[in-house]
Order: sequence, then C-alpha cells, then structure tokens
Amino acid sequence: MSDIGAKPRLKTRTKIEQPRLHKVLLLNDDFTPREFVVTVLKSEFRLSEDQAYRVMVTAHRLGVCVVAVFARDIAETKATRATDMARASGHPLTFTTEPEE
Ligand code: TYC
Repeated sequence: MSDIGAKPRLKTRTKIEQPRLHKVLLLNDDFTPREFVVTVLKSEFRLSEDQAYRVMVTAHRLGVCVVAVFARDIAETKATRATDMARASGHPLTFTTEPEE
C-alpha cells in the first residue's frame, strides 16, 4: 500500500515535568536545648534517636542540616508544625524548606 494521501499524525505528545521535591532544613540557633531538637525530630519526622541526634549535631556544627525530602505541601506542613512546636515551648528553633535542584 502507498503512503501517498496518508493522514498526518495530529496528536502531540506533551512532556510533563515532574514536580520538584522539597527539602526540610533544620537551622541552628544558640538557645534551643539539644534534647528538645532531638525530641522534635523524632516526633515530627519519625527519626530514630540515633538519626535525630546525628541531624541535630550536624546542624549544630555546620549551621544547617537537611532533615528529609518530601512533596512540596508535605515539606511545608512538616516544617511549619515542627517550628510551631518549638514556639509553643518558647524556643527559637526553626525549620525551613527549599526545592531540590
Ligand atoms: N546550638 C544549640 C545549643 O548549643 C543546639 C541546637 C542544635 C539548636 C541544632 C538548633 O538546629 C539546632 N544548645
């Protein structure tokens, strides 16, 4: 069979970009007790005692540490909840989020 007169393909394929994941960052400060940071990391991010301690010490030494990576709304909700937990206890402990590259 000849191709002459064949219909052109009309469907276009749109490439969908996957939404970027977002990091939750733990920021160091000079006032929040170490044990409190570990408690928040365990309760909000489900880290083990050992994982929470390592993340806390890394933020303490370097100024910041990535806690975990989530879809954007989950990262923002967890960062807000963890920061609010600290405020409710009178601590300046802060969690922020940023998109992964
Ligand atoms: N730097 C605090 C202290 O010496 C402890 C701390 C660690 C606070 C990590 C915040 O993200 C943090 N008491």
